[in-house]
Amino acid sequence: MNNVISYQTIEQTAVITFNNPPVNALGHAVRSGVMENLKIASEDPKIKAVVLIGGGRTFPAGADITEFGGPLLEPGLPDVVNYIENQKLPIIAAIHGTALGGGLEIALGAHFRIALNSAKIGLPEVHLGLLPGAGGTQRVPRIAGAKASIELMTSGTPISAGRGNKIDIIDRLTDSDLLDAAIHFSNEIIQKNIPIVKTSERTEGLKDIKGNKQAIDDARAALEVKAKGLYAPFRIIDCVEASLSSSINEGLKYEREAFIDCLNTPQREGLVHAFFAERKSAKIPEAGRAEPRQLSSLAVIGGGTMGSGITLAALKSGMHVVMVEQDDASIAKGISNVEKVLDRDVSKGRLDNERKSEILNRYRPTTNFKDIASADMIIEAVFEEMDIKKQVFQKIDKFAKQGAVLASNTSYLDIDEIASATERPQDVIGLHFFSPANIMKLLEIVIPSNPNDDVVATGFLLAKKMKKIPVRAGNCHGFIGNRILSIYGELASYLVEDGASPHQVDEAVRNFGYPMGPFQMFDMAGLDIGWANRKAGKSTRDPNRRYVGIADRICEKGWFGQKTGKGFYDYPDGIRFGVENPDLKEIIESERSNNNITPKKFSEQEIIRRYMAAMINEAADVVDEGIALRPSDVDVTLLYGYGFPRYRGGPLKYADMYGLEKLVKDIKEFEKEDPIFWRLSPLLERLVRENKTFDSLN
Ligand code: 3H9
Repeated sequence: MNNVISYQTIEQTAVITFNNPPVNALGHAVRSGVMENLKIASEDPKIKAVVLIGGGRTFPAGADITEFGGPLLEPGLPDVVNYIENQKLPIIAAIHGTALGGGLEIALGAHFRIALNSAKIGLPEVHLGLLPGAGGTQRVPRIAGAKASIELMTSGTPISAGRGNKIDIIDRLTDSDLLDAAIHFSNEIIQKNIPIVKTSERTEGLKDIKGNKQAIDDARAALEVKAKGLYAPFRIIDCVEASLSSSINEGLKYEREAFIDCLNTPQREGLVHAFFAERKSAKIPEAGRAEPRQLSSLAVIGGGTMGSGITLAALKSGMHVVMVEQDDASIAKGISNVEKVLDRDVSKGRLDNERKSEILNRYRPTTNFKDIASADMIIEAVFEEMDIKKQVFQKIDKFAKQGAVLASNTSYLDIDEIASATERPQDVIGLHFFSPANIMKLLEIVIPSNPNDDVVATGFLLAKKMKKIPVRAGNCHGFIGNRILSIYGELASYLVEDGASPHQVDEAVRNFGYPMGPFQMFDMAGLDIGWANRKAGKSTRDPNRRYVGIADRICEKGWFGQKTGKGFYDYPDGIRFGVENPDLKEIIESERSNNNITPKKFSEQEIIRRYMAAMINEAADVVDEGIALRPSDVDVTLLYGYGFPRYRGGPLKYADMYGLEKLVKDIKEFEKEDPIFWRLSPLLERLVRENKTFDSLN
């Protein structure tokens, strides 16, 4: 008997409980344990039914993801589900928490399903580059038809137990004690002799032949747009289609082959890496040394785009927020920024008026700086300029209570210098929010040279409250994300001066999987920001380093991208995606000729080879210098803040999959053209020498 499954009898029912915290993942020991215990129940003449239930916080949340990529251990999950379904005793799945993936498939193998109203069910395998591989693609359509099944499996989004009941996956809902309700259900089945119905023999979902076919066609067309480049969603449709016309055994065989195909893709590897990377990034050394400080109220200095975004994120997480602006007109703007978003949420049905008033009751806009005195944390979100930030920090230092955490929202600036404006630099951290701060998930938490551990831990607590993905970043210009961006942005400008067009670079990057290319992104962010940065850094720039002036020439014309209607692209009538800027060619050609550059042709593959090499080389330095705690933190940063395609796992996972030796060879080849820009990262060199991967450092 193993200890991840427990067995007890209640009246005539055997209760088999999953005890594999935290989420009862269906690892090998759990799978064998379920089968062993079912056998015990089936051999006991006193037992007339079996309840499967999760211990702790949930019914199983799926297969054990850590096993993917390793050897397939028998019994596999499909065997377990079939074994459950073929039992002679009625099997009842009693669901609470989240029955996901293989967990829901176990429940579908059972003959009856009862769930707490608060439970959620779902088939999220697609987020891991997989499909439901333990019968889900065959059993759900037999109950719920093609449309609802495809929606559940291709979105991967869990649904409420109530919705599950509507589409006939859940038989009974309860708000009582789940085990009591399940035993009650079991007794009813025993007493009334309710016959067992195997899910695989149900047919109600198959009846609407025309509707099911239409659903398959519609889904394929929609995925061509929504899931371009992805593999698993299309295989899910194939499996659902197979379920409509095949016997259950043929269908299960088809599903198994498709599942193994998905399992073997690099997309699965990238997505599983991303799953664990984003959970790991919240694990920091400081958390083991100190508890976070109290954090229920915030003061935000500044009501502009960033300040109001941060305010909204904090209000929605249940905190009290004082927003400070310097005068009446500015605070009025801040209030309007906050209210506009809440009103939009109400109009879209995401928020009701009652919740809106509750949120606004915790919001206190003011022009009196002294009002920050009660806040547990103060976040400065003023203009990104060192002198201004230092002045604001002096003021914060004067009015903030002792013990408050003082934070600066900055994307590039030296957090030690900002902290030095106060008498309590060890209470200061940097918080790099991404715009819009109420939506974007990433939060870089920037650590100055000598912070209090509990200050760092409080930064991470803020992220948790706001449901953001935190990444611990060391202090350097641009931290993790913007530092790496500035390098591959520079590389993109080299590509253009050397012969590619911005459109060609953007297209290559989009085809790699990004939602937009670098020049589209610069236009969207505003070209004036980079221009100001370049001007500020002029005095410290290495005069021997190659400098491409194209973006400066564009800015000199007053073209700052989308906001001025012109940049690398043209935006007539405020369109979102730009069209070619006819005046750009002349600027680029004149820069090429000033620098004696004869334009070359670049293939898409070559563009990506250089783009990725520049990104990875800088990312390797970021890890080597301790700016990022681990390679996977760089991946998380680029995935959540910069649009790196999730199915590739992040730049350093991509590097491992591309092959570090090949990458080093690429960089050495480029180094011959420009030894200043292309300086091989010592970490890359070391990893290759020691035959290791970035993943070995995670
Ligand atoms: C599948 O089922 C395939 C089958 O169809 C076919 C097979 C043949 N395995 O997220 P949390 C860990 S594919 C292993 O922080 P929450 C997680 O890493 C699977 N570990 O908690 C973390 O570890 P740590 C389909 C898992 O409350 C800890 O548990 N299922 C698994 O915010 C807590 O997790 C899914 O894709 C797992 N399956 O959210 C569901 N799940 O503490 C994936 C979690 O060391 N899981 N861990 O960092 C989730 O979506 C969320 O974890 C869940 C809880 C919503 C359940």
